[in-house]
Amino acid sequence: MVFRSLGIKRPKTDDTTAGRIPPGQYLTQRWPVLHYGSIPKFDPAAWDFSIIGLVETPLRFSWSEFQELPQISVLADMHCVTRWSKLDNTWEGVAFREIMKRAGVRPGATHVMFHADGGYTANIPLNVADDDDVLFATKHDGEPLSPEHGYPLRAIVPKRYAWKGAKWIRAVEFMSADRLGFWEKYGYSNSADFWKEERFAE
Ligand SMILES: Nc1nc2c(c(=O)[nH]1)N[C@H]1C(S)=C(S)[C@@H](COP(=O)(O)O)O[C@H]1N2
Ligand SMILES: [Mo]
Repeated sequence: MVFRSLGIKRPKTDDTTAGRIPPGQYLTQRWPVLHYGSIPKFDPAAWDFSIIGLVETPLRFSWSEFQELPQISVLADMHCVTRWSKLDNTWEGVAFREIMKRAGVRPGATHVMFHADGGYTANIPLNVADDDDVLFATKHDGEPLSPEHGYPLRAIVPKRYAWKGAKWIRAVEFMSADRLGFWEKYGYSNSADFWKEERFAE
């Protein structure tokens, strides 16, 4: 049986890894911290999360408003382009589709840009973001994210290398064309499918 990302519940005691380690990856039990730049300070009074671009209703959530949104839980493996893979992460937060539904995506939107505090960006096609395992996570394995792992909020795109999941996310932009994000501009793959080992741009 192959478990990849997804809302499938699997007991923690089942340590089957067969078929779950993409090419060129190794397993880690610890959780490395990886990002460019410094960890932004979180001020709950000033924090907001904005949905902008090609939407019917641009949205802006305060931290307390965001926490009122319906929550989902996703069990997913995490694969970093620097070759570590961390399996069985339980993420809790708000589904990308929940945000899509509330904002109303306008026809013509084809791509999404995640914008993080500090200027980090990551782009994905809308049809990759529009999946039941893509979410904005506030918790990992039952605990609030720690500051270095993206507190208060990070994007999770389980079917892509982890750089597509912006930590400290502050805005989601729906776009009418593709634009490159932070690592994509530096020569990383735009599509970032770890099963195809799409690490770098051709
Ligand atoms: N804002 C921001 N998000 C980011 C990054 C970053 O540099 N800045 N790095 C990405 C990369 S390359 C990886 S592998 C994951 C690492 O998440 P972790 O530090 O929680 O393991 O965060 C991603 N999200
Ligand atoms: Mo990464």
